[in-house]
Amino acid sequence: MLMHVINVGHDVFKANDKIAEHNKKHLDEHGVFALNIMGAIGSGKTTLIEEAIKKLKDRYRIAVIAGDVVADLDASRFEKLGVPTVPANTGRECHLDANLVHRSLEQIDLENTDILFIENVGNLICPVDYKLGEHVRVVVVSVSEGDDIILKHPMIFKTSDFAIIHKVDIAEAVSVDPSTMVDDVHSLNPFIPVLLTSKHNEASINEWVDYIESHLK
Ligand SMILES: Nc1nc2c(ncn2[C@@H]2O[C@H](COP(=O)(O)OP(=O)(O)OP(=O)(O)O)[C@@H](O)[C@H]2O)c(=O)[nH]1
Ligand SMILES: [Mg+2]
Repeated sequence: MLMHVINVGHDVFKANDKIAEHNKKHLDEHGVFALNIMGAIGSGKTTLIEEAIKKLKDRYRIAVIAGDVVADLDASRFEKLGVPTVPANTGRECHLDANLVHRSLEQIDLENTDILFIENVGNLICPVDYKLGEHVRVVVVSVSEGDDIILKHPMIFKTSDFAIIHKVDIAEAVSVDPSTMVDDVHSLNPFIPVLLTSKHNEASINEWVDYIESHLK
């Protein structure tokens, strides 16, 4: 018997893309630059956002959407820095979606925001297919995840605009050569900029901040 193929995924993504487009239009109308920060659990997403906030908050108005299955913990870290933060709990879902971001945007004073950081749920798979309305997609991977982590997760590296190899201060301790990781990223996405960072190396954090500022007028 011939069965009908039910392509649920396709319809879900199409519906999500439509809301994401609406989010982006809304952000553009208010002149907000939005970054979708993706990466594995514990790779350093919150830390990199915190470090950027510390260096940018005197010059720009910043807001954060902290997405996680339980978002309050990361959200309280951002709130401590004095920036408006919306915890976006995904519950059982392993990614943010455009609808959840849309509802979160309603709680942000976009007219008084220049930069919006959106921290996605920690993993390298689920966030790939869900556009949020962001202007850039940043993928963060830590050297502690092992030097085969990138080639095992090609899609997130192929679809991102910027890649960060983080925690390079412990590269030797975990027997990983960060330059091999850079080569792996470029084997998947030849033109993507790749930055090596550590929270203990201020120059590397400054380069991360420069990347963000390069998108602001
Ligand atoms: N050695 C080292 N540790 C770091 C660095 N950046 C962050 N960490 C540590 O890594 C751990 C995880 O950092 P987070 O920033 O919370 O990571 P995350 O990606 O936001 O984690 P989830 O939101 O839980 O997925 C914390 O204990 C940080 O102190 C770094 O540059 N070097
Ligand atoms: Mg986090």
